[in-house]
Amino acid sequence: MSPAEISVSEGDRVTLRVSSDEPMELHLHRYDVEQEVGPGQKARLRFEADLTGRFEIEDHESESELGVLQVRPG
Ligand SMILES: [Cu+2]
Repeated sequence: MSPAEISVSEGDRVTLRVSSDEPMELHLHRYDVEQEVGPGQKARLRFEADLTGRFEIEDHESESELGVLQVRPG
């Protein structure tokens, strides 16, 4: 994933725009946001950053960790 680490502040309304050349099933841990992304498609993950800490972003299709979301206390 590029960038591999995304940093936001607590309370932010976050929209991640994701594109992929392979089918993926994105999962943002703890926030329990899931989104399928098809090859050549663009997907949006929207959530409010109400939990602080570091959270894994995983692809359940390949079971691999893609990156990290960091939410700093606001
Ligand atoms: Cu997961």
